[in-house]
Amino acid sequence: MPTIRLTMAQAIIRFLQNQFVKRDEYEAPFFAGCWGIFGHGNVAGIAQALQQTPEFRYYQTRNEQAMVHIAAAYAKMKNRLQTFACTTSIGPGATNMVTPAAGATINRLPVLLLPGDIFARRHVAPVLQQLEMPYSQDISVNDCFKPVSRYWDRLNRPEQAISALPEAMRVLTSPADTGAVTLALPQDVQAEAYDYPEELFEHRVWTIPRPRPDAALLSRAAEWIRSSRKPLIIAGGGVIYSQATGALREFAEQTGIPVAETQAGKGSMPYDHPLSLGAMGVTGTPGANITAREADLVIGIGTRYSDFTSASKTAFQNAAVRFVNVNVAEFDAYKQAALPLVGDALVTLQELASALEGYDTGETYRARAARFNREWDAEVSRIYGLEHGPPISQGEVIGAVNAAARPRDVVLCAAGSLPGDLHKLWRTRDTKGYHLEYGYSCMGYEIPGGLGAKMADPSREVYVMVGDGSYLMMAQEIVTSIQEGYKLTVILINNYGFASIGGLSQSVGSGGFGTHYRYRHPETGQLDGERLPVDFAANARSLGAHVIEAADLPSLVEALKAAKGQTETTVITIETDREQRVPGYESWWDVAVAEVSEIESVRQARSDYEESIKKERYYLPKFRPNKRTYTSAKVGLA
Ligand SMILES: Cc1ncc(C[n+]2csc(CCOP(=O)(O)OP(=O)(O)O)c2C)c(N)n1
Ligand SMILES: [Mg+2]
Repeated sequence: MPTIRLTMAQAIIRFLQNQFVKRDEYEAPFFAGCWGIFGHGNVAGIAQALQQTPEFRYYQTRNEQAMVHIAAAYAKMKNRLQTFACTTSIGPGATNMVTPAAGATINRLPVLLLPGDIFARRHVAPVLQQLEMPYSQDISVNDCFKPVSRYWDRLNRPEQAISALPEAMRVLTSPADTGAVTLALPQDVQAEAYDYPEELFEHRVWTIPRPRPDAALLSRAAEWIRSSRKPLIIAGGGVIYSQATGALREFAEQTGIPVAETQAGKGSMPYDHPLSLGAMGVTGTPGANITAREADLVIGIGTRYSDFTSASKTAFQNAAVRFVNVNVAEFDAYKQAALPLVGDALVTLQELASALEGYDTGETYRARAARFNREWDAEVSRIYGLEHGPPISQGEVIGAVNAAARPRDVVLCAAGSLPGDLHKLWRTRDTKGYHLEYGYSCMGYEIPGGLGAKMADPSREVYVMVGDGSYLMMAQEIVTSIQEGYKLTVILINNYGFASIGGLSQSVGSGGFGTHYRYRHPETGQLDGERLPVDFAANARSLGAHVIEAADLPSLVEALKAAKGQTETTVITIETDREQRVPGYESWWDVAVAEVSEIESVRQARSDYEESIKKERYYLPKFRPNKRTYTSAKVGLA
């Protein structure tokens, strides 16, 4: 067997370069390059290998957390068909990736993490930044990646790469299992040479499958749908990743079943489609939530049923409600005690469509959905046109950005009060036009995520909407966007702190404690002094961004217009009134309230809570034996 002598790091990079994926007509390299920050844990290993392989592009970042957000956002924008590798030193550089690894795994997005690790040889331990444990030498901080990775390995010998790398690829390209994959790379082993089989580095194409569901379950599902009088589709991220949005629209049009969207699924339907009910759940529209409450059958497609979707298991109140779940991941398909159609969204929808030939929910049901759609659009217009303040309302800011964005442009966000408002209010006109990281809702994802999305599709403007709190957590990738020449338009909403949690705190009786950006007051000893004067414009300018300060709606509209003419990252700052909120519609979220307290408002909130929680339901299997099948099976046995 011909071999080639390489360091393990060189072998890893050479392998990654040669991995391709294929789905339908699409075929391309799986890795777009490697992000990294170097230290003693990778400088002579992966860094050296990258240096001698310029075709596998190295990208520099400011923070290891950010680079994994960039990779995850890139993968999300690419429908999981391409991503990046991410290399770090050992110790803090490595553990900075734990948070975004969890984010990628929760959001089912592929990212390959290559943290440096302590010496496998051990002789020189403890090396700088090594965590020592009296009970074992076989442990390092990289063990922290185990619960947040879908595949985890530590390569203590160079030949272990030969078996680990294909496993990493299997998981990364699996539509059901994908997430963060961690290969911990001891510093000394990275630099160690080995005679690798040349075959390891051959061009390899991983076909991303479109598995079909079990035929018997599919016909059972079709029966359930045919017998249903009030069905509802919930479209999750899986619809978009599978590129099944066209099939979904056709299915909805054929059957007359209306569609509600989760955060990851928003964009599955155009916002103005008469069968589009818009956002589902806690941050949902009245149309989606009323339809869900009454539904006798819920068809969940590519959804994880997070509590924001299920309204903490209060969304579906029809006593007879049943679920059919279409999901490529068996784990998700079985949720809500559903009839599981374990399969790809696109092909399963096509098969269901033929099984449902002739079925229609009827004119009245269709017309009702269309009315919900129109009424909701009028409510969006009302909120966009509030003419509040100044400071203006956040809803007006969203309206201005939506009006400025072209249909294919992208709005991107992750945490704070914006995700809920965007879920409700953003008029999505393109499948990839709405990018929310709301699986982990990780403050700080916004700017690096924006960069990842922009890199994945530079033909679109990316509008990053970010709160002042999230901005202060992670703004530094503005520098990277300037370095790489990818333009972002960042709309920085200053409402002096954590408005979302402030509102939540009020709703649990705690009056917004700890959520304002204020000086410590010398008399009260609390953080209720004057407002902290943070100069966001100067801050963004110092990182290299072009900055426009807007003060009211007309100047915001002007700023958005001016930003279009800019070629470099542009930050628009705008102050909003944190108390002018977009309300909730027909929904509830379970946030447990203190059962005992000395504060009257908390006691009141608790008694309201005890009322609301009564609506939470368990969904238990409704698989009563079908008599006919049961009897014939018996006959068959006899
Ligand atoms: C990393 C991280 N820490 C804490 C939280 C909890 N949290 C959710 S929203 C939020 C406040 C966000 O503030 P800001 O970005 O200003 O948005 P606003 O709430 O004002 O809309 C916090 C602390 C989180 N989601 N992520
Ligand atoms: Mg804020």
